[in-house]
Amino acid sequence: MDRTTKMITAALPSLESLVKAQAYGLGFDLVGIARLGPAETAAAFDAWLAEGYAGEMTPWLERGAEKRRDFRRPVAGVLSAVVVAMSYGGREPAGPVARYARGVDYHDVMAERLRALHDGVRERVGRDVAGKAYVDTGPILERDLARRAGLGWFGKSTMLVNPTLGSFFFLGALLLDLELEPDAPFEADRCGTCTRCLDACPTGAFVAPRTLDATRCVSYLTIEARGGIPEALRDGVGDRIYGCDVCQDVCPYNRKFSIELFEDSPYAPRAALAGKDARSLALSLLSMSQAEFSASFKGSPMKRAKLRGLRRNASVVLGNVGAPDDIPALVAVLADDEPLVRGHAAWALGRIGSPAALQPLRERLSSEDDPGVAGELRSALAALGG
Ligand code: B12
Ligand code: SF4
Ligand code: SF4
Repeated sequence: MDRTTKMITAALPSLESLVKAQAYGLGFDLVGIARLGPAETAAAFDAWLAEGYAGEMTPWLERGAEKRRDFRRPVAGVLSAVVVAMSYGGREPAGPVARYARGVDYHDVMAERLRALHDGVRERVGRDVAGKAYVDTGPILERDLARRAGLGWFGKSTMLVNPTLGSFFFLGALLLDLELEPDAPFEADRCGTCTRCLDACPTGAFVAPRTLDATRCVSYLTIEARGGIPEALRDGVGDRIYGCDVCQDVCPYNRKFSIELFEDSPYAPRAALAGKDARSLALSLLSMSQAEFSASFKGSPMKRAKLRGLRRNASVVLGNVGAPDDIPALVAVLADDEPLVRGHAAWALGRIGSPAALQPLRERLSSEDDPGVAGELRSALAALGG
């Protein structure tokens, strides 16, 4: 190489910096590169599963457990990952739906952008590069990979926290059959002596710093659990209909560094949610038809819980923050096709505590053939002294 060629080569931006520039251009807020290998927290993951902390999620998490041990296993030949984070704000007021779920489903938004990034890599390298994009869509310990790519540390809340963005962001990764120069992993633990997230959790879901018993977490109870919400935890659900932001809201890094949603952000609240408090959203979910639900929540992550799950949650929320005016809406769903909904509505009527619910509860009990629901109806009647 002569001297001029050497100078030109030195001045050319590296492939890594071009890929990162494209990722920022696509709207990602943090980008890092990791070299793939064994997952450092695989043992923590296995122990967590073995303790039963994954609840109903155990079967699908276990299915991928082997692949989760090493980031090279999910896709043959992959060597590096471009790991991205995309903010979903954090400055908007807390509400009945966790901030991440108010707009368009992040899986769709980020997967499309990661595919565009993959195309960009192919163009820059000048050949096909095998790889795959992941956004919570496969057996990958995404927080582990993100820490390895330098994006942040494992907060005591288990969230990946970044020192200048907080934790209100999604993670995604593009695994590539390409050698890329990795970034330095994030080694520091910036939580220090803080324990705000652990202290604020409304259901006491943290077994220890960085270990979450998901079966107690409001996010799991309102999104992932398909069955009933245990009675002892319903109070802790409070006014949250879908997901929970409490452990993030109290984090000093979010208080200082979370950002405003930009105009036209895909994560801005959809019309069906905008301006609704917990009671009004709960009432609208109880009265909505399946067709109305499908139309109002098209492309929303909230569809994961299905209308039956959201009605279960809405009933619990009305039991916590409702008033006698909400009794007719709850009485109407005592006749819901789903025993899950009938049982939680009965509980809510018992909690609201008005004698106006006595007669409808007695009538329902006389025709109820599901033993679980009958038990909830009897408890509600007992709570009302009837
Ligand atoms: C299962 C799951 C859940 C479960 C369990 C959560 C949990 N903490 O495990 C439930 C349904 C409760 C849940 C809730 C939420 N989730 Co979730 N969830 C996942 C999923 C699919 C797998 C996580 C997992 O493997 N958990 C198993 C446990 C053992 O792992 P972990 O808690 O992540 O812990 C890691 C490290 O902390 C470390 N570790 C654990 N213990 C210890 C101990 C020590 C001493 C050390 C050093 C390390 C260490 O090892 C673990 C494995 O890498 C990921 C996507 C993915 N594929 O990774 C999204 C993911 C973690 N969730 C996400 C989000 C946004 C949420 C919610 C905020 C949604 C909401 N608002 O309701 C809440 C947050 C609750 C919380 N505090 O975690 C984001 C988190 C982004 C971020 N900044 O961290 C992810 C990455 C999805 C995404 N692609 O963006 N989630
Ligand atoms: S999301 Fe809510 S319930 Fe779950 S650990 Fe955080 S504060 Fe607790
Ligand atoms: S609230 Fe405190 S302990 Fe929890 S993640 Fe944030 S800094 Fe760490």
